[in-house]
Amino acid sequence: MRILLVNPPYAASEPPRIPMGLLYIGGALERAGHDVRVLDLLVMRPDRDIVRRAVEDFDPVIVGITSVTMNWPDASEILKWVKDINPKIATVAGGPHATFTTKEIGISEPWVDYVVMGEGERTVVEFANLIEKTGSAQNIPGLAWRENGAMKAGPPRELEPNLDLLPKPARHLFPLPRYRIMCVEGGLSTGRGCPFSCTFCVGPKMVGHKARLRTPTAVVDEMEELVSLGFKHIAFSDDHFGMKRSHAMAVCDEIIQRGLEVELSIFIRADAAEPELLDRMKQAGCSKVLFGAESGVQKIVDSIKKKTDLNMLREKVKLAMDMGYFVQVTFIMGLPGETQETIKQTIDYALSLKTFFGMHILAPLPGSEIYEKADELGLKILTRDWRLYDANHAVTETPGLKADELQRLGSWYDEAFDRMGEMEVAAWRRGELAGETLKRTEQLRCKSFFWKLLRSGFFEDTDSKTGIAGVEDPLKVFIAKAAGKTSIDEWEAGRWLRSAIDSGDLVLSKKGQLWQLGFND
Ligand code: B12
Ligand code: SF4
Repeated sequence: MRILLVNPPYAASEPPRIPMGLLYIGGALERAGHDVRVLDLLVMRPDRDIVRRAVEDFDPVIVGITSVTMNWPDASEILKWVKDINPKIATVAGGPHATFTTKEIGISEPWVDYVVMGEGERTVVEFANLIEKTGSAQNIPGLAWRENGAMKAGPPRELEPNLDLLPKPARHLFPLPRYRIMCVEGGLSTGRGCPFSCTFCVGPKMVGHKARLRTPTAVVDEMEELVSLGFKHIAFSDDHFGMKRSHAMAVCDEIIQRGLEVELSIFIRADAAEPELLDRMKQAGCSKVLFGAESGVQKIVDSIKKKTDLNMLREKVKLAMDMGYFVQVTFIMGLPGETQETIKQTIDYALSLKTFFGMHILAPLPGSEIYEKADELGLKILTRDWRLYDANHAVTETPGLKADELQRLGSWYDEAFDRMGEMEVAAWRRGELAGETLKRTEQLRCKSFFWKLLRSGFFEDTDSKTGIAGVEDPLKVFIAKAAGKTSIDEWEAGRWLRSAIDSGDLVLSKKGQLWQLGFND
């Protein structure tokens, strides 16, 4: 049966990775014998015509979509378009947002027929098979279906105990050159689960508290596959890498033993980042570690149940830096109990770490304890406009910190961050950067250029349908057009476009009289 999976757009400045959820869902459906296509609206200009064409060409029986909270409105709108195009298509949503807002979706979004709640590989296959057989689906664990104007939920789906039995992530369904040119990391999970219960996070509610770990050989086989697909930079997408120390060490050992040359980034809890593990990760190719501190005020860290000691975190940051890691620490402003004073203390703490840090604004995610117990925690949720839940907008306030002040502090941080970035870019243009800083700056510039270009629809506008004719130097024309679309000068636009052509992901070709710049897919 024909099933179209849609990756919706989202409005973040940071370029995206291919979503692991859709990769696994695609793999599960293909393994069950279905004919699956992916419409990846994340890496193109998402418009109704593209959706219409994809639906009319493929004529799917089911259209499924993934999302997080901030892009749920886009995801929902796309399903509405699908229903307008062909009301017979069964629409299904999955992912953490739909999982925890099923009831609301039932009431206000009648174009969504089904929701797959939580881990979806088994549920989606049973769902698709039943749709194929009977035309509708009910009473499946993990599935919510529309009945009398509301969503009715089946019993919860048991988590897959053995992750090695899951299908392979179906990367071949995605437009890989579009991700490769952005130099984004290939994502990969070594396991699922997290024993903690941080109040702002829904991770363990999706994947459970118990460690479910893939065998290291399977993990490294997948890494080899990612490398062969052109992703030499890999990021582990685990909820809690290092949850079981012996497993994390074994994964590193397997990479080292195979001599696999990769650059790894790993998000890790400070308590798991023991010297031996950091050392082994380094040997395995890990160059970047990220820690979530969340706040620089111990009382707040304790109140969100993060169970991290800020002094220990400081030691781990220093240790990792001394070992040569690029270290990044993330914070959330606006947590329960936040005041101007606690934010000042957090910024002081962050600066004292003497490394890179990111400051986000709290988005109280549906399903999280912070969302469900907001009143009890003294947190006022001001809007449920999910588009604003992007960690850049103040959507809450505390008795000690009004939303406009939180927004002002967030914007102040963003401006300072942009200013630092501009200084680094100026130094780069003057040829003053070297080593890791040079490499990082170039990667960031290249990522940001292609991320803007892809979203502007540049490649849809200049592909085989249009092309350009009657010019002596077509590349020069494309460079000028790309520079115009991205507000990046022609020197730089030319540099990134040429390097993508050199790597083979972009192709400048001539059809008849028309020069085209398109992807090699
Ligand atoms: C790794 C990770 C990242 C990585 C990679 C994300 C990616 N695109 O792969 C990075 C660092 C880039 C990242 C970024 C962000 N993340 Co993140 N991330 C995670 C983490 C730890 C694991 C995600 C993962 O790979 N899971 C494994 C896959 C297989 O699971 P899954 O995505 O849930 O998919 C399964 C089901 O949901 C379902 N399903 C999903 N989609 C669909 C679609 C259909 C049709 C069906 C049937 C089923 C289905 O089946 C899938 C297979 O079991 C989760 C925590 C967690 N456990 O959920 C947070 C999490 C998903 N992230 C979160 C957030 C908020 C973000 C950001 C918005 C942060 C920000 N402000 O920038 C961005 C958004 C990026 C994006 N568009 O996804 C939240 C989302 C909660 C929410 N309601 O929005 C989570 C849950 C953490 C939290 N704070 O609670 N993230
Ligand atoms: S934030 Fe990290 S440690 Fe806390 S519950 Fe989520 S995945 Fe676990």
